Amino acid sequence: MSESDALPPHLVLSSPQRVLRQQQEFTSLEEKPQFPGASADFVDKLDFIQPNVISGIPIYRVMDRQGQIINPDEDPQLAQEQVLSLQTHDPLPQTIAGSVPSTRGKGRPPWCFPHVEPAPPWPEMTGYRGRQPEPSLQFTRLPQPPWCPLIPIRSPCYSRAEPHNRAQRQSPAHLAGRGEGGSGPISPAPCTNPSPATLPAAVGAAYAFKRDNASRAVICYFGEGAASEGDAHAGFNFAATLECPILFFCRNNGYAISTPTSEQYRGDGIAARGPGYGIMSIRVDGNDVLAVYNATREARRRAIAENQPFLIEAMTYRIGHHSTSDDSSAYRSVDEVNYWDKQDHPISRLRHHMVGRGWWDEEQEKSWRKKSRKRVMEAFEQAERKLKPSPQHLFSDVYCEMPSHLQKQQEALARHLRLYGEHYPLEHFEK
Ligand SMILES: Cc1ncc(C[n+]2csc(CCOP(=O)(O)OP(=O)(O)O)c2C)c(N)n1
Repeated sequence: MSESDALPPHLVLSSPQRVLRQQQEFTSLEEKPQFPGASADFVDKLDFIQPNVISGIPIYRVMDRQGQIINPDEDPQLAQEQVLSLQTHDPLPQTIAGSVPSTRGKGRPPWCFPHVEPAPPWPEMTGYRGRQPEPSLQFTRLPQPPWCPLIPIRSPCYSRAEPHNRAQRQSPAHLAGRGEGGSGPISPAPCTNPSPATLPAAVGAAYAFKRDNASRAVICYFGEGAASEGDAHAGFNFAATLECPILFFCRNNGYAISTPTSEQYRGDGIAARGPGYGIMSIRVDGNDVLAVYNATREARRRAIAENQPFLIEAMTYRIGHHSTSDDSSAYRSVDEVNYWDKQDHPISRLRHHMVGRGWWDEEQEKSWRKKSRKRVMEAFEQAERKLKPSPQHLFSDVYCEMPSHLQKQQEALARHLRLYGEHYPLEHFEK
């Protein structure tokens, strides 16, 4: 094949016949645009495309606010024990989150997120049965996976020494890394604070899975505020062009600290951005655990089968303050918060559903609350009794091996502490 044969016809000017044919095509009413950048028809009327923000992408739900299944075809038919595990693991992070702020100022965690996000779509609840860990990369707020013992959750909050978490250096709630959280099928990647730096990293992990033919997918959680960052754009576009098996899970809870969504974006939320990147997208009711489950399960199945990214925007509401450093009554009304807390809460909705099925009652509720509070309190007490890691760990893991200049600094600190140790709270640290 000559070089000119490989070119689109309108670029080939070598022979008069060809030029003639080309001109005929150009004057034909049937002509099609030839631009490489998009596949589209011509129009002869000036018309700007309007963003469709008045009636947006619809919100998929399975249960109504009373926990009734709306369309029986969409009922995922989970077994009683699966639904119970969804419900009963929720009060745990709720209790942890609720306890942390109330215990501030007593040598307890200095800072934390005082709430958890509703309806965590655990991949093991979405049909994942493999033995390999599955990374789930996310930004800062990790609700507690049901398989995860409390120790790795509470220790980072206290910066305590643990074998899996030798030197927790991050602020509370930034849970440590891969495979260290427990023995279950998910492997959470370390949380980082700069949002959403994990997003393109998650895409890279998904690309590696694809190359390994691993039949695995990555799920990456982030807030609607984080979606405004440049890294979100990079991640979405790479995932689409490199055809990566990844689920982008955006929690749209209406606020990024004090910034309401009206100041965050002017389009139809985050879901509407997906198709612009060529990403299959859906918006779900984030307070409906069954809707989140269905969407996540199907997206996971297709992401792996088809090697393509999926975007799920879970609509919810941030009931708690942004963090213990935030007083949200400075920028939103208590009535607004109360509406969501009392009228549209993921836990009460699932509870209604379970009560309706005869799977849960007042007695079970009371006894579970008591038990989970006891577990959390015991875990807190154990964590409080533990020492913090040795100050020497401040220098390890900066690089895989410690370079000589860091070693010198480490020795200098050791010397300093030998001379002036009484000025430091060394009794709280391992030797
Ligand atoms: C790059 C970067 N800028 C700013 C911050 C400070 N910050 C922490 S959380 C947050 C708001 C995040 O809002 P959103 O993504 O909607 O998540 P939400 O907290 O509502 O779940 C900001 C601005 C940060 N962590 N990283």
